[in-house]
Amino acid sequence: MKICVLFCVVVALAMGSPVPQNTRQGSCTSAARSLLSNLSHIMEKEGKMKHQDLFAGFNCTDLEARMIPYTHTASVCQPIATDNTSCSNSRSSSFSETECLRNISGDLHYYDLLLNSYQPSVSDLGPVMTATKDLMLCLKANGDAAEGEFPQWVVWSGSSFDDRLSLCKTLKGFHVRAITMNRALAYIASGDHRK
Ligand SMILES: *[C@@H]1O[C@H](CO)[C@@H](O)[C@H](O)[C@H]1NC(C)=O
Ligand SMILES: *[C@@H]1O[C@H](CO)[C@@H](O)[C@H](O)[C@H]1NC(C)=O
Ligand SMILES: *[C@@H]1O[C@H](CO)[C@@H](O)[C@H](O)[C@H]1NC(C)=O
Ligand SMILES: CC(=O)N[C@H]1CO[C@H](CO)[C@@H](O)[C@@H]1O
Repeated sequence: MKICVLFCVVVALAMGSPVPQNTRQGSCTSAARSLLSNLSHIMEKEGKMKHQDLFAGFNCTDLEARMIPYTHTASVCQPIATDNTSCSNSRSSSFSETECLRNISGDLHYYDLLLNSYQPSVSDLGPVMTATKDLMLCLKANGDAAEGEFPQWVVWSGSSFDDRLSLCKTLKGFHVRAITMNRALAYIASGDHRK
């Protein structure tokens, strides 16, 4: 019920503003697309053995993606199945736009901290870091900043080789998460969860 109250307030605010409802998340869907495209770009460097390459000396493609253990984006942002439309007047209550956007915001908070704390800082990461910040600010401007506790997520060990391995796995996880973010923001912008 608490979720519904929050949700209804968000909808009411969106409806009451002079801005058309669908453009509320409009700018964030394009920020999310930029983030994904910049992540995809950096992941193309996988396995290339160039001087000073991020992933030199190992095959990033073979490594497992590492996901943030503290957010619930994958489950919270799961769109409601649309193939079972009959007799479901409770459909909109099973997807919380607010919870989904806050979890996305929480993810961005983690990746922002993490990429900023990577030593040595690498110019290759610049566009991804900027795109991360842009999307975070866009969500925040819409009132969807993450709240609550942020447990520490430690991935750096201080050893250059291990940290590059970690960076590879973490960026792969970020890439997976960015795909989920794009789907969720497009779903929210479409307004399907309110029908
Ligand atoms: C890395 O691994 C993938 C899949 O195992 C393989 O297709 C690719 O050729 C490898 N790249 C390098 C540079 O070894
Ligand atoms: C649709 O809902 C019915 C009844 O709850 C269920 O048996 C069926 O498996 C659902 N179908 C899909 C495609 O989810
Ligand atoms: C993510 O979603 C969960 C489950 O709905 C919620 O408890 C949690 O507060 C959300 N996380 C953030 C950072 O808002
Ligand atoms: C911050 C940044 O560099 N963003 C870039 C991400 O990718 C898009 C398209 O690929 C570029 O237009 C952005 O400039």
